[in-house]
Amino acid sequence: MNLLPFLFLLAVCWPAHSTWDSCGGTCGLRPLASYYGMSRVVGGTDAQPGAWPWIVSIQDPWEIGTGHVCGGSLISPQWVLTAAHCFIEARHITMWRVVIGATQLTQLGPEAQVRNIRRLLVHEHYSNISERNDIALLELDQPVQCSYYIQLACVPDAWLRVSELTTCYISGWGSTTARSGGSTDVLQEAKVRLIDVNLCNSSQWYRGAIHTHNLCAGYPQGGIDTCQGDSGGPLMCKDNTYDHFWLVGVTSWGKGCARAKQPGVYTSTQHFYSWILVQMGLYPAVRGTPTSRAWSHFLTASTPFQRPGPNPTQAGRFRSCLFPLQKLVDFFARVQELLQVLRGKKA
Ligand code: 4AZ
Repeated sequence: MNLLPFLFLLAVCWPAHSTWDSCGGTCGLRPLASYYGMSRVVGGTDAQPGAWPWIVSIQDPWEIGTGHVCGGSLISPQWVLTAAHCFIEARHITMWRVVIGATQLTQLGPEAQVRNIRRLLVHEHYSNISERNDIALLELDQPVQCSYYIQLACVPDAWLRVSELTTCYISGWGSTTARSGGSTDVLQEAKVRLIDVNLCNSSQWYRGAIHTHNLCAGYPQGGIDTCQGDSGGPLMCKDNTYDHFWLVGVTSWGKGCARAKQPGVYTSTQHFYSWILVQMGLYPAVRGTPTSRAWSHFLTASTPFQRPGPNPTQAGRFRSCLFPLQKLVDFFARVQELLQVLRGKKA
């Protein structure tokens, strides 16, 4: 009997609580948000615990206070997506901390997990003059365990029509006043709108400084915006059909904060989708001969690049039934796991 189709289905449609991956093959979900309802950085409000379960605080222990330097987003149990400019003058990066699952930085609850940085991967064409390619990845020293307070963000591939998303949010521990710097203790959140890049680049706005791989978000009149210390953190939009969020941008820069016609500028994650996969060692294994590095990653980390929405024909039945590419990746990881178990039994 050919067990392969059965194995395939079992592997990819396994319920969210499989043993080797506490993140359950989903992303962009906010398990606690439905308890709070949707509410409304500069011009924002305190976020509730678990409101944005993929946001992380990147901290330098030599900085005063909590050491918060930048935000970031958890995109797999061991990888954080952030901004390259956060590390311009960084030293002793392996001593820095990444705090996941926190809301108040001076009082980390039991749900927070703290990791060190194993590797920093800055985009090879990042320019601190033009702020081109302002994107970086951090590999954590150990994977995190997902929970109600810790979830993965979804990075959109080329198929998502980002400009059509209407319900978007920014979040971070950055400055809450447009003038002074410094960071805030309690995570802030605010609703923003995506702003047409052509308008954002026009003569009274950013005059051509916006690149094709940028997004602008905020309000023409200003008032609500990311600010110093929010860099690296997420710009997130709700999917138009399903009940999950997309990580569409990484907070990059802006002229001041919350000024009219000078909205926040974000690095488009969609534009860097392939770059992210390559850095994480996921591309070779999917496209051709798997490398040993890619394989070991599959066995320790879930793969976040998936559409978590239920398949329309099976709505609600298999919440963790994944996008085909991810199914394949998951399948091979599980076959590998099974073979290891069988080998162990034989020996
Ligand atoms: C910063 O310095 C920064 N208003 C981040 C975002 C914005 C401005 C400055 C956008 O980290």
